[in-house]
Amino acid sequence: MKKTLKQVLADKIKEQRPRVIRLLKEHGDVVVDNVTISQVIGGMRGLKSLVSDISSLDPEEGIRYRGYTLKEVIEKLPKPENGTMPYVEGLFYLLLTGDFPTQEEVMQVVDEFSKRRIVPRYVFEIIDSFPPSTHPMAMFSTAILTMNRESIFNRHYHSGINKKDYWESTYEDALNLMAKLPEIAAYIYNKLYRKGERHCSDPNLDMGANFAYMMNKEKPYDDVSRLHFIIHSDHESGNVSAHTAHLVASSLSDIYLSTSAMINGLAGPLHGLANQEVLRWLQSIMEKMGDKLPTEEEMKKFVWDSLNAGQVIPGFGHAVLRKTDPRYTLQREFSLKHLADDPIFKYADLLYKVVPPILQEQGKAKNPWPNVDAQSGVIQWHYGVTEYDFYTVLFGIGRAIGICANIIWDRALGYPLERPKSVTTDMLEDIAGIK
Ligand code: NMX
Ligand code: MLT
Repeated sequence: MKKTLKQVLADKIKEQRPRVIRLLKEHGDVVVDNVTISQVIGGMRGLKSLVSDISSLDPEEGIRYRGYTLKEVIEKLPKPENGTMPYVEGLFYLLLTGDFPTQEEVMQVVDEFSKRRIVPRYVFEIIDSFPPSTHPMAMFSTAILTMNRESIFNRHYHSGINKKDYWESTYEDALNLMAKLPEIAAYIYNKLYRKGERHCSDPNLDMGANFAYMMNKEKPYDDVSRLHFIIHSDHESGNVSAHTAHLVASSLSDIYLSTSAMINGLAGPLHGLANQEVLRWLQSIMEKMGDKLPTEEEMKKFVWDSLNAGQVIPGFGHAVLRKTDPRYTLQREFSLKHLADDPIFKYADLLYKVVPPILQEQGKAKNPWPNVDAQSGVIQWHYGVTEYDFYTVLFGIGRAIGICANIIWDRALGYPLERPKSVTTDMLEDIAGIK
C-alpha cells in the first residue's frame, strides 16, 4: 500500500528538523543581510528575513515551486485524462513534499479533498446575510473566518498536545479548509450574480473540474481553473497575502483565522485586487471606444491620462520581479490558443505593447512589465465570468494552497512568533547621524 501524503510528509519533516536545529545551534550568529534606512521606511523591500522551502522568486526568471519553473510544474504534474492542465491536488502534493506525485498518489489526494468538501450550512447562512452590495472578498474572508469553530488544531491545542505534533492537526485543518473553498467561492458567485442558482459540489470531480461544474461552465473552464489555481498558489513568502498568513499563524492562530487574514491582504488594489482593477480599467476604455479597438496612439493617451491623474496602471510593475511575470506569459500563451480573437484579449495585448515603454519613459516604476493580474481577468471574461469584482476570490483559492503548505511546515519546524523590532523616526535620525 502506497504511503499517504501525510505519511510522506511525516518522513520529510523528520529529515528537515535536524537541518534547522543545526543552523540555529551552530550558525545562528551568521549574518544573512544588512538593513538600510530605505528598507526600514520602504516596506522592507529585498530584506531577507523569512524562510520558506515551498517556493522562491528570482527577479529575472520568476517563481519556482520547490525548485521547478511553472512550465516544468505544468509539464510534470499528473493530468486528468480529459484535461490539458494538471490536478491542483497534485500541486499541493508537490508544494508540501517537494516530490511530483504519481497518478496513484495524486488520486489519493483528490479523494481526500473530495471527502472533506462538504461546507457547513451556517457558512451559507452567513453569506446569505450580507447586504448584496458587499464585496465578494469580504464575504469570502468572513465565510472562512466563521469556520474557525471547526479547527482540530484548536481542540488539540487546548487538550494539551506536544509542540512537535502541532503540524498534524494543522494538516487536517488545511485539507478541510482547501477542500471547501471552491464551493464557498462558487456559492458567493452564484448568489451575487446568478440569482442564487446553485450546483452543489460533485464528489467524483477533481478540484478544477468541480469548480467549473459549480460555476456552471463548460470545458475548457476546468483547465482554466486548474491553471489559475496552480499559478496563483505561491510567490515566495514576502508578498502581502503569504506574509500575512505566516504572521497571523505565528501566534498559533488556526488555519481559518490565518487564511481569512491572508484574504484581507490579498483584497488590496496593489496586490490581488489588481486583477479586478485591470478589467475595470479596460472596461472604462471600452466604454469610451464603443465597438472600436483603440489605435496604439489612442491607447497611449489613455495610459498617460491615468498616470497624469496620479493613478497606477493595474497589472504592471512588481515589488520583486524585473522582467515579464512568467505567470503572465503562461496565461498569454493560453489566451493565444483559445481566445486570440476576443476583443478583450486584443485590448490587453495592446496594453502589453504600449504600457512598458510609457512606464520606462515616466521613469518611476522599477519594473515596467506586466504581472500575473494583467491577463487573468481577460481569460475569465472570455469564459463568461464578467463580474470582475469576483476575480480576486479566484486568486484567493489558489493562494490558500500555498499558504496552507507553508503554515503546515511552519508548525512542523517550530518557527516562532514573528516579532520584528520597530524604531522611531528619532532613532533613525540618530542612526543616520543627522541629529
Ligand atoms: N503604474 C504606475 N506607477 C507605478 C506602477 C504602475 N503599474 N508600478 C510602480 N509605479 C510607481 C509606484 O507607484 C512608485 O511611485 P512613487 O515613487 O510615486 O511612490 C514608483 O513607481 C516606484 O515603485 P516600484 O518600486 O517600482 O514598485 P513597488 O515595489 O513600490 O510596488 C506594485 C509594486 C506592484 C505595488 C506597483 O508596481 C503597482 O502599484 N502596480 C500596479 C498594481 C498591480 O498591478 N499590483 C499587482 C501586483 C501583483 N500582485 O498580484 O500582487
Ligand atoms: C503575488 O503573487 O503575491 C504577487 O505577485 C505579489 C508579490 O509577489 O509581491
